[in-house]
Amino acid sequence: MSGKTVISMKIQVYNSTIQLVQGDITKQSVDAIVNAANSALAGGGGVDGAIHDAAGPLIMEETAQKYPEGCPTGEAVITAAGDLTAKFIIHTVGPVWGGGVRGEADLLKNAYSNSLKLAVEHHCESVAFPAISTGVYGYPIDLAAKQSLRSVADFLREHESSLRVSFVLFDNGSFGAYSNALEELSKMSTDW
Ligand code: AR6
Repeated sequence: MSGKTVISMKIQVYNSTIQLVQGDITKQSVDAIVNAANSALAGGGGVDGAIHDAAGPLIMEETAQKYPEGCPTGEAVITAAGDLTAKFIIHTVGPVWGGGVRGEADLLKNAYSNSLKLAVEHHCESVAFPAISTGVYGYPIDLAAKQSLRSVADFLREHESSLRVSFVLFDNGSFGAYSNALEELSKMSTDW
């Protein structure tokens, strides 16, 4: 796809906003970019490959040095952002889809909330997330969209955060699924 960024709806959750963007996460002007990594922090394809390519080799050196044990599913770790304009990369590991009976929903929620915790601890004002687990890890996009948006909204509400959160969706299908989920959730919920 082109590097063009398309922004759709934006909602307010207390002092924070959640917005959906269609584009390439490596091109976003935010304090922290979240990477959908694997538990070995070994790099890979998809958004992980794109982020490491754009950020440069120092990031892999930093993860190897600081987190030699890797990062368990649902947890998150933070590094510098190398050549990206962001200040930080937060590496989190979403669940591999196994039919929905292996705690995937909780693990996906944890991946979002642990990433947001690190962003807040590092005084970030803006964070960009990809659609974690929806590529190689096979999480059905409609389920992931609902669970991801709900997880972020819950965190922002519970922590009364002031953050600008964007979901950067790479393709039309993901963008459509997240747009539908956000519309549905904002209708269902009375307080955001
Ligand atoms: N910007 C935004 N989103 C992107 C980009 C980009 N530049 N490139 C791809 N996506 P995936 P996962 C979308 O497979 O399912 C890696 O090998 C992509 O279209 O990257 O969590 C890791 O090392 C999809 O919608 O992540 C792990 O081994 C979404 O990002 C494994 O894949 C997530 O797809 C993690 O799998």
